[in-house]
Amino acid sequence: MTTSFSLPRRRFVQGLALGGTALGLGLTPTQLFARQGQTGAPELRGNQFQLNIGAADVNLTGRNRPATLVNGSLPAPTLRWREGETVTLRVTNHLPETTSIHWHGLLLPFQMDGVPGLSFDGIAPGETFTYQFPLRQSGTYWYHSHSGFQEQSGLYGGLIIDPAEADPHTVDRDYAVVLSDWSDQDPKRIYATLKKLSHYYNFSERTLFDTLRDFREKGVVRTLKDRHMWNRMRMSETDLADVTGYTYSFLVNGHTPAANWQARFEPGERIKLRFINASAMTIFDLRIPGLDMTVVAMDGQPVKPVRFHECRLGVAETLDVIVEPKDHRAYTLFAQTIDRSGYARGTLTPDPSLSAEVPELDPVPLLGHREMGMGAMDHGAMGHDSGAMKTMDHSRMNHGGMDHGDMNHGDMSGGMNHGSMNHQGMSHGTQDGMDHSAMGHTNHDTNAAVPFAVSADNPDLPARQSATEHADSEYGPGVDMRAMSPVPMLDDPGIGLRDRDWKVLTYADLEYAHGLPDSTQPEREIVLHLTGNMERYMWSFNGIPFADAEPLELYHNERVRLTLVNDTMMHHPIHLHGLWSDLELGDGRLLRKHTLLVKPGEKLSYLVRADALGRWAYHCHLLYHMEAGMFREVRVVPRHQHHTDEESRS
Ligand SMILES: [Cu+2]
Repeated sequence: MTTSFSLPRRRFVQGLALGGTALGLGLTPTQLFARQGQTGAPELRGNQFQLNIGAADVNLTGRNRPATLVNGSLPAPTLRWREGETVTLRVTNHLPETTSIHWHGLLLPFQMDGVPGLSFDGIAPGETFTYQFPLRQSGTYWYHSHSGFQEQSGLYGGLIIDPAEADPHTVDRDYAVVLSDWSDQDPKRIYATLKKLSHYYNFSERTLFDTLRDFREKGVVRTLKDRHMWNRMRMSETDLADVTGYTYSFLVNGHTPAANWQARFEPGERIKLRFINASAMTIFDLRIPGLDMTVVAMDGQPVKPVRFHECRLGVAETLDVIVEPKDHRAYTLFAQTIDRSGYARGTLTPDPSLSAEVPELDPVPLLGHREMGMGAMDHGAMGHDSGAMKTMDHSRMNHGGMDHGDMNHGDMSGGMNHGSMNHQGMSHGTQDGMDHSAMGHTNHDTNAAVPFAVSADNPDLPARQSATEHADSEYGPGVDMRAMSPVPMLDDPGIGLRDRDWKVLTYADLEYAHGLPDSTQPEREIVLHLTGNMERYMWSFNGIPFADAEPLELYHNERVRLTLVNDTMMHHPIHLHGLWSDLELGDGRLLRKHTLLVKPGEKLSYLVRADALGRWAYHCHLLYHMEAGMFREVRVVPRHQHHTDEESRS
């Protein structure tokens, strides 16, 4: 299907844009849009498009609920482009509120990036904004609203850019598989509920039955101590997702599990599946029972092929896999949520009358010490054995042992069996004798150390001795925990996937397909801690929410290392607009991405070439975390402009 501008449509749109003629007839923008939306994403090919954003009802759960749609469909149409062409998209807003479209993962002039307040003013009701940019890349990406909660209510779609040259992986069939989360609740209400009662949607909190089982398995004393610890931290050990299957239905291309989206194949064919996690809040664990998958790209960028069986896909990540089913049978595309509160499901089948078994949801995984940022510590091995103690990196304990907000160390040593650790002995004085040089660079040991950004540049970027040191700003009301011992976890399949007897894909398995995407060494390092207060539902970088933060300045064309330390017990998919994030895998290897899923207690680093001037968004891609403050502006400025600013400030 190809879109083209038909003349009447053009006039109609102009009429709206040039003074709201239609509004003069007493019609609201909403009324000009179809009342009933369609589910399922049509594909639109070409380089010129008219996209109409409007509100309409969809029926996913048995009742009509309002949704935000593009051209009347949920998801929005899958757009198919070709590398090297210039695309023009006229986007008309039929909503009663401002809207926007952000092209996720694309390299483009920042004015075309679609973030209201940074790229442009947004698209006002009744107005048309024209996006136009050349396509400098190929692969699987997606697009979504960057205004309010419109993404949650349906404004997202797949984006496929075919390579200018022949694709090295020829296939017989090619499907976009857009995963998402849908709620019949108004997203504004979901957010308000989280602000009031952050555990509202978490129904996995442990029951009396679990307690009795733990008494049996762990013993009464240890159970009560563990429980006491979690209570003191005002957290739940099953807190893997803020918003869950209690309110969400999980969709494959706009289809609920019952509606069962189907893709056809003939046995012996090679099929490309382009998984796109277009959820607002949901991290999925993907597998196709009975079928091996071979990954060929992640986040649109080619990787060296790796065969695997299951993969965790963070919000906003994309994964291209090739499957080769040989048998005349159906296969289930199974994507259970990280908290096991539900699943998205589709079917790959040679015959529409066939379907395959849908696996049971796994048991709810429990957060452990690793998720608490104590990854390097093996509590069992600690005991009183001084040999084991020496293997721990005491230098990371520079804030007096575990620091979880209002917990005192007495409670920690009791609750976490740290009785054998002498916290007094770990005073700052003792640390001075320790080797600080070993800190902070463990996951990029083959790269030269670079200076940390200093606070002179930006009060938001504190000088640190190490990546794991906490800044003063991380001790405010917006932060209720800090990881003591964050570690690299690139080869860790992650919570709930560690005991699989099949291959779980990790970042450590992946590598950019064509050597190094950029071999330049970084000039400096910026450390950002991912921080939050779960109870108050406040999220931030370095304890500073967006509202209070200075932009993060990068100099044009500099290569910079960004190191992230996740001080929270949640996963955060961190996305930098407009610039590649080259994840450092160790041994100098890089994985080129646009969104990085950072595990609880994890420390990772990536290299960014600031080769696009302008104002870019940098944020957690969990929609409600972004709204709650885990967002920064990244400003790429010419070097001289930066110095001028400095002078005028002093
Ligand atoms: Cu987040």
